[in-house]
Formats: sequence, C-alpha cells, structure tokens
Amino acid sequence: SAGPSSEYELYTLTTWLLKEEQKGTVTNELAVVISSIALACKQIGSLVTRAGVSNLTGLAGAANVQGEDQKKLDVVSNEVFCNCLRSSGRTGVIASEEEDLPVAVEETYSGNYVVVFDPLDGSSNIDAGISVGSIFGAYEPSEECRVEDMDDPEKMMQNCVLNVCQPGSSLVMAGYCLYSSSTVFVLTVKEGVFGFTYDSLVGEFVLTHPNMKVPESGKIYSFNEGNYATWEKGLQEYMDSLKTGGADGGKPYSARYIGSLVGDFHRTLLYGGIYGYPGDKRNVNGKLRLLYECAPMSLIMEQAGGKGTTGRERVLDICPEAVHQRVPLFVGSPKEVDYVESFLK
Ligand code: AHM
Ligand code: MG
Repeated sequence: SAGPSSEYELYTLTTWLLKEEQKGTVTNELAVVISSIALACKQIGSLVTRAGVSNLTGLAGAANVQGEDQKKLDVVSNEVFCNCLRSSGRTGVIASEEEDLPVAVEETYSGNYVVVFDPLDGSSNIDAGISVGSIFGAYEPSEECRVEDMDDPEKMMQNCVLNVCQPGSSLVMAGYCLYSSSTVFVLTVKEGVFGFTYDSLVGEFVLTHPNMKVPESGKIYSFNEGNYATWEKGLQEYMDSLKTGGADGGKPYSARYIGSLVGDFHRTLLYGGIYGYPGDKRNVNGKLRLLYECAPMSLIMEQAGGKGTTGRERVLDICPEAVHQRVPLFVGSPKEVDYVESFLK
C-alpha cells in the first residue's frame, strides 16, 4: 500500500526507497546505488532538454566498440552515469553500451554492486527533440573483483567480465528513465514496478505510478516494419495477421514506432500491446543488447505481469557470453507475446 497518507505528503523516490529499506526489499547499499542513478537521470534529463541551446546536438566524432557513431550526448551521458555511480561508493563494476569492456570501480566502499546501463538510448532521436531514455540494472557480484588484482589488468578484466555476464534472472534491480513531455523514472526491485515523475519545481521524482501492471492484451504493435522483407516467414505471417485483427480477428492493430526503446516500451507497459526487435537476414540477433537493454526491460515487463522473449526462449534465462551480445526481443502484454511466439516456435 505504498503511497502518500496525506494530501500534502510528497511521496518521492527517496521516501519510497527508505520504506523499501525498512521492509527489507532493498539493502542500504542498493538504495544508495539507485539514488545515484536517479541523480544521473536528473542531470541527463536536463542536458537532453537543453541540448539544442547548449551545442550538445550532433556527433562526437568517434564510434563506440560496436561501430556506431557516438553522439555528443551519448558521450556526456555516459560520463554522467559513470561519475554518479563512482561517487556512490557502492558499485564494484560498471558495464555500459558506450564502453568496450566493463570497468572496475576503484572507489568502492561497500556493496560492490555490478551495474549495467545504456546511458542514452535512442539517441538518433535527439536532434529532432524526440523521446529518449536511459536503461539500467544491477547484479550482486558473482566473482570477487578484488582490488589487489588491479595490478594484473588482464585478470582484473576477466574478473569484471565474469561479474557482468550473469543471466537477467539474477538482476536484483532494473529500471529506465524516459526523457519526454515528462521525465519518468520506472523501477523494479523485484517486488512490482513503480513509476516516479520528475517534478522540476521540487527537484525530485514523485511517485505517480504505484504497482504498474501491463494490460493482459493490447492492439498496438511496435516494430520497425521497414525490415519486413528480411524477416523469417513465421514473423511475416504474424505481422500480416495483426492487420486482420490478430488472434481474435476484428479490428486491425495500430502501428506505433518511435525508434526509442524506452519510449516504445513505456507506452506498451501503460497501454498494452507488443514491442519487437526481431532478428533479420543480416542481423540474426537483431539490434538490441542483452545485458543493458533486453534483460532489464524483460525483468520490468515480467514484474508488471507481462513477458519478454526472443521468440524462442525467455530473455531472463539467457546467460550472456559477451558484454555487447545481441538477442531478438519481444516484450509486452502476456497474450501478445504468446501470440507472436506461436508463429515462431
Ligand atoms: P541505440 O542504443 O544505438 O540508441 O539503439 C537502440 C535503439 C532503440 O532505442 C530502438 O528501439 C532501436 O534502436 C531502433 O532501431 P531502428 O532504427 O533499427 O528501428
Ligand atoms: Mg541503446
């Protein structure tokens, strides 16, 4: 029964975290990690809003390890995230979309959480002022990432990769922050999903969406249908069937695609339906990364009563073999995910 008890009580993310700590659903260390991520998101939100006037649009001039051109804001957001996590003192290893390899944090004080994140997803939308977001998740360390190994960079690095390569089912926390007409921070610590909207006058995330649940089904699909010709037969048949009303027939589905995972996902969570980034002939595993995109989003969707699958297996069951590994993703209302799977399995 989380929520304000008086009309004037401001029920913020901080209040919520304190209550969760009292209940024992988050450790003190994890609460500190989440607070530091929220701070990073506030800062990124303000940078995104001001990008056009502070010369932060356009390319940074380099490509990341995955060969993608980095935008200025990709680079800045990564720095903001890393700084906030470092100064939290509770993070042992961090892995980011924008870094080649996971990095050990020297300033760790306690907790040692392994934090994975995409600091700014959908950044191709930035220069047009369209929604973008940050995605994150945390694991307990699986292998000691010992400071004494710092002298042996090779060993240190292997240790970090081992820590990071855990299946999504081991995540202890996941969330995202949407930078749009409002800034919304959505979080799970595996006890349901909670959404907080940023109140810029108070400077805090305020609880606005307690215990979010995805509708059982929903007639909205969100795919980059431009890739249709390169999809497998089953998926093409599925797509065709949505246009005649899907499983129950009737009204055709509506198409909605921003090209920002966080925005498309947030709508799917609230209104129901399905988001998909399938594999195609050229990229058999699609485009999205398991560790810091598909796994956290699948955990959130499952916690909201929905599902996340590659079309063949549950995303949270996959143990990553590489930090930037890609997998196909279908997430959303349970009935919609079952329906797409019936064409693929
Ligand atoms: P990014 O991490 O480089 O920003 O790419 C991820 C984004 C997702 O937000 C979005 O769902 C997808 O790429 C869109 O890809 P496409 O343009 O191929 O439809
Ligand atoms: Mg991304």
